[in-house]
Amino acid sequence: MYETILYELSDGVAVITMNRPEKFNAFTEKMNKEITDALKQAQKDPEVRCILFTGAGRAFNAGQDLGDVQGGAVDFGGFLRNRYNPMILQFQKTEKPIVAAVNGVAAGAGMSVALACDIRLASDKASFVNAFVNIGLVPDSGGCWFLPRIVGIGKALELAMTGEKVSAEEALRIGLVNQVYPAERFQEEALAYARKLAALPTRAIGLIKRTMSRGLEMGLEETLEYEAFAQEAAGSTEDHREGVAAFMEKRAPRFQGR
Ligand code: T3D
Repeated sequence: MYETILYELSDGVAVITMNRPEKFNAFTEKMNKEITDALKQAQKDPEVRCILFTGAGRAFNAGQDLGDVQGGAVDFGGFLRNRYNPMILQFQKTEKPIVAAVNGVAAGAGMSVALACDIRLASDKASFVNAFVNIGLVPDSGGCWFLPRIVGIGKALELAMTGEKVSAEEALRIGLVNQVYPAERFQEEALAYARKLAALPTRAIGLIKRTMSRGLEMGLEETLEYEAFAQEAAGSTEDHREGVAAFMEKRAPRFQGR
């Protein structure tokens, strides 16, 4: 169904794999649109309770395919507004956990996409390059929004201004990634992590994502009010009832994502 990505669903996890390994999975217009569409599909499908986002081959993603933009006559504003911005917004709008399994280098908009995911797992062979400055550009695809929020403004400015490569080990140290696993067992560890998330109360997780994201933009009073609204929604789910019942009965909960 898709040409540039793979989409597979098993055990509640939708695995989206960017699949242009010979080009380090660099973005084309088709790939931007297929990713946006796949995220919408995962959002709609009640079977999907976690999304695992990864790259085929040696790289996670090397950003825009520079072969498509060489020559300089690019309408950058239109390019971003039509292709990249809707894709990045779809990561935020998807009220299910999205885990980036960063299997290799994540550069330029490829790094921004990893930042737009909720949790980042890295292979010990992975690396991050805020490559925009290296070609005279500014971080885009949410890079200027996510990066300072994840690592703090001082580190974000350093990474964006120097365009230097950050190893997986350093990424863990500065909070850019949540976990690092050896490359030999990376895919299975990432899948196991995603399966664990898929077994949790999906609607509460969606509400956590939305509330925390809005909280970054709001004051305490507004956030308290939004928490009350979110808690009303979470408190009316079957999973909440199951969680309390399981606690009282001293057994493990069986959440259904409803
Ligand atoms: O118009 C616009 O540009 C607006 C949109 C902006 C969004 C952006 O993402 S801007 C940033 C674009 N990305 C980059 O500038 C990154 C360019 N790539 C690199 O800096 C390096 O390739 C990497 C750091 C990603 C990896 O380095 P390394 O040494 O591990 O690998 P390599 O040898 O450089 O690359 C391997 C192959 O992938 C190579 O192909 P070949 O020679 O084996 O046939 C290389 O050309 C290809 N490749 C890597 N990045 C891209 C790419 N091909 C097309 N586009 C790429 N971005």
